[in-house]
Amino acid sequence: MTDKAENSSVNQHVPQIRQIPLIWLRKMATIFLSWDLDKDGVVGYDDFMSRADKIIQIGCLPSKACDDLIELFRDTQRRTSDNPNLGFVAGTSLYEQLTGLWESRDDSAAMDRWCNLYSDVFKIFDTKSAGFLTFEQYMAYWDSFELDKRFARMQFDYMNTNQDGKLTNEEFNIAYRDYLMSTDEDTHNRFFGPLIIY
Ligand SMILES: [Ca+2]
Ligand SMILES: [Ca+2]
Repeated sequence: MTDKAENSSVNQHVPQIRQIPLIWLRKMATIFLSWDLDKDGVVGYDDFMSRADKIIQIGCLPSKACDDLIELFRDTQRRTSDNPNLGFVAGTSLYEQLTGLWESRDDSAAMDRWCNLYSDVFKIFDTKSAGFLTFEQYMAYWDSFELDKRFARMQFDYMNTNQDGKLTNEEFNIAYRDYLMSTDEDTHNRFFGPLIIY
C-alpha cells in the first residue's frame, strides 16, 4: 500500500514536468544551481540575501549600489499579493518553483518582473550610468554570480548583437527574456553559464 501511495504521488507530478521541454528545464536548473546557495532545493529569501552579500563582496560595488541591491532583492522576495512573482516566492519545493515558472511564461506581468530584476542588477553594475557595460564590467557581474569564467566572453558576444563592445541593458534584457521564454533546443544562450544535465 505504501508503494502505491508513493507511486501515485510521483504520478501526479510526472505528467506536468514531462510536458516541459528538456532544454528549458536544463536552463532553469542552471539558474537554480546558481541561486540556491543554501542547497535546500528552493530559491528563497536567504538565498537572495546571500547572493546580495556575494555580489557586494565580489563586485566591489560602491555603497549606494550595495543599498540599492539589497533593497531590490528584498522587494523581489516580498510576500504580498501585489508581487507578480508571489507564486514563485512562496514555492516550497524545486518542483513547485519550476512548474510555477513554466506556467508563468504566459503571464506578462510575472515575466516583466523577472526581466526588470535583471535590468536593475545591470544598472547596479553600470556604476557610471553609461547605459552599457564593457566586457570588464560584465565580468564583475559574471564573477559575482560565480559563473564559469570560460563562458563569459562567449555569452557577452552572444548578447552584444551589434558587436560594438558595449552591452546595453536592452541587449542584456533581450537575452534574459529569451533565456526564460525560449524552448529552442539549439540555443546558444548561456545566460548562467554551461547548462547542467537535468
Ligand atoms: Ca535555498
Ligand atoms: Ca552592443
